[in-house]
This record gives sequence, structure tokens and C-alpha cells, in this order.
Amino acid sequence: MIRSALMNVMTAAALKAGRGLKRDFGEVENLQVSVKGPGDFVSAADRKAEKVLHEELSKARPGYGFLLEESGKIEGADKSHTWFIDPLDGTTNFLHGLPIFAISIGLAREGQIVAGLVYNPATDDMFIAEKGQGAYLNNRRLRVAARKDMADTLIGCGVPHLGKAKEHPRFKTELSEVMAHVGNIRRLGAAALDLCFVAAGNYDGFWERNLQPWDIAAGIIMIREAGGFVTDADGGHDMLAKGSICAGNDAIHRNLLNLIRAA
Ligand code: 2AM
Ligand code: CA
Ligand code: CA
Ligand code: CA
Repeated sequence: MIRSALMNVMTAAALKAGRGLKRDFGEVENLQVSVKGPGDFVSAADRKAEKVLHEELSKARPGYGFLLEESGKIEGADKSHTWFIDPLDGTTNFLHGLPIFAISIGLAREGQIVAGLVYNPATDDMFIAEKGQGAYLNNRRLRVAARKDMADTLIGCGVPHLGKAKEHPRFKTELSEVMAHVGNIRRLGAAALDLCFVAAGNYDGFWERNLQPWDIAAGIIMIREAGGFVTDADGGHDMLAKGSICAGNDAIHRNLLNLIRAA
């Protein structure tokens, strides 16, 4: 695998921010935590990592715009490029000492996602993908799972948190519909990593609603470059705008989409 200049920039920024996250994860009990809303937390670790990512990527690619979870939108002179950044996806896991969290960096050019990186500093797993170049985990080429029979599958999902109480009834209906047809279900709590687990063939499929562009931009290109299918929960391609996602190989994606649409 030949890593592009762009991917070197993204990797260096993620490793630098990841060193800070690793340190903070080691003494998570001392971190300053604030509440954004019901079931919605942010810590000093999220903010520090975001600052490093913004600084490093601005230095390397001056003028590109940003959409950052904690700082929001930062316009750049270059209107054709936007970074979608989640400095810490899986904050709840992080704060509970669970090593299932990641930095997520997606890059869009003229509205198309062209590169993605998801890095878990706790496990040193680095997922990268570039348009037309494939998806990789630590230099190993990724391919979505080949299973076609729903009864054999392991399906990931997201559970709406306390602040999304209005979404609970719909989720419960979807969950019972999906549970009636698939082998088993998982909920790990870090959407960016969840999508990488589809790309790597760990999960056969995944669905979640109420996500933000920074949660999924990198994971979307990861799955496509691993030969998978990704749509929004209505079967269209407005994942970033709608915040819903359904993914898998050709057959599993289609079956899963039908189950949640019928729910
Ligand atoms: P976060 O840890 O970066 O906030 C898990 O289902 C996904 O939902 C994660 O990507 C998580 O991202 C996100 N998430 C968790 N709590 C959230 C909240 N209160 N609002 C929006 N997204 C949330
Ligand atoms: Ca958050
Ligand atoms: Ca997130
Ligand atoms: Ca986050």
C-alpha cells in the first residue's frame, strides 16, 4: 500500500491527537466533564483532541473548511474542501473506561467524501480509506463480510440516548423487527468504529438514526472502499443530511433496509 500525501497528513494529525486521548484515558477519573444535554457529555479530552486536529489539519491544508463536533462550522477560503471531524467518538465509553472510542476524520471535495480515517488510540487500530484506493486497517486491506443469509448475521445498531426519548418507540419497533430475522445484535456506542467494523467484515450490517456528519463521513467511505453498500434509512444517499445510515454487503444491506423500513 502506498500512502498518499493527504493520508500522511490525516494520519499524523490523528496520531498526535490520539496521544492526548491515550493520556487522558489513563486518568479519566481526573477529567473535567460537562453535560450538553440529557445523556450527552463532553470532556476536556474531546476539546483538546479537537484543537489538535484543527491546528494540524489547518497547517497542512490551509483554507479547507471544517465541521467539528464541539466547535461547529469553521469556514475556509477553499470552498470546495470540508473536513468532518469527531475528535472523540464514543465519549460515553471513554468516560466509563471502555476502550471503544475513536477519532474520526472525513474529507469531502465538492460535496463528495474522498478520504476517511478512524483511529482508536486505545487499541492502536488505524482505519483509512481513499476514493478508489481501498480501505485498510493497519496496512491490511478490508473487505465486507460475504454472508448472505440473514439468520447467520451479526448486526450492529445504535440506541437513542436519554435526550432522544421521542425516538425510543421507533427504535424499539425496528429492533424487534430486526431481532426476529438476524443471528444476533450488538451495540458498541461509537458509530465511526461501528461503520469500520462493517468495512472489516466483523459486523454483517449496521443501522442507526440521529447521527451527525462527523460521526459517519469517514465510515461511509470506509465501507464503500471495502465493497459494501451504504444508504440512509430510506434507501437514498442523503446520509450526511438525514443522519441515518444502513450498511452491509449487497444482500444484507437490502434485507436490513427492508426490515427497518417495514418496522
Ligand atoms: P459521541 O460519543 O461523539 O457523542 C452512538 O450511538 C453514537 O451516538 C456515537 O457516535 C456518539 O458520538 C453519538 N452520540 C452519543 N450521545 C449523543 C448525543 N447526546 N447526541 C448526539 N450524538 C450522540
Ligand atoms: Ca458528543
Ligand atoms: Ca460521535
Ligand atoms: Ca464526539
